[in-house]
Amino acid sequence: MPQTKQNLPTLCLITDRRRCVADGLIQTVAKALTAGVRLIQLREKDLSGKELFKYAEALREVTLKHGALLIINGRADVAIAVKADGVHLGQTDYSPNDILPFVPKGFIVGVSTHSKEEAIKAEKDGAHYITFGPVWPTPSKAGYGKPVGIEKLREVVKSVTIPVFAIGGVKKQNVNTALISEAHGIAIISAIIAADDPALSAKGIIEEARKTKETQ
Ligand code: 3NM
Repeated sequence: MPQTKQNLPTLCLITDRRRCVADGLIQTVAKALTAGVRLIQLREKDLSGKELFKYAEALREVTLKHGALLIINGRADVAIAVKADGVHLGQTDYSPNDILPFVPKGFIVGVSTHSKEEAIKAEKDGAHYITFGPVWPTPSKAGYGKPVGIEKLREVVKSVTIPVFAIGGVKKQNVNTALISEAHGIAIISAIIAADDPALSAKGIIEEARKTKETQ
């Protein structure tokens, strides 16, 4: 059985090694794991397969130590080779249906979506979860036009049955807004990876998410 809405963690930390402040990527992620993050997406799109594999191996080791899930962006081959928990696919990647027959049992497949149509299609194509965004302006990713906003997030959450992670400009101050829109979770780069103290920042975000979920 794939991970389900009931057991995918609320917070997904997405990597960007070039934006780490005090430490390298592995150390930064290790700090976030110590702070309680339980879902990591390795997203280093400019790396060669060989380089990505090295990061994936190192992150597999550290995520296992903390009982955390590891998802590899864009490379199911690398994900399977390091025994990661899944792959995250963009709109220009192959579809979940294309690889689901070949992945290990329980392997998670996520898809990035930016409209209600893409979200519905991703679910139909077999995705186990989606990210939807950018909900707010993001310092991390150009090229997706204007932020989609919170109303669209609500609409998308109502249109699919799989977990939706709000992405794009998510930080401690708007975690509550994202989660009361019934998004299953939040996916974050800057607010943790580029923070002066990634552990402190992750702790604050996890606490905020916990408070919101408790009152729902
Ligand atoms: N995907 P930050 S927005 C990787 O809309 C990514 O699909 C997006 O980074 C999408 O937390 C985004 O720094 C960047 O805003 C998220």
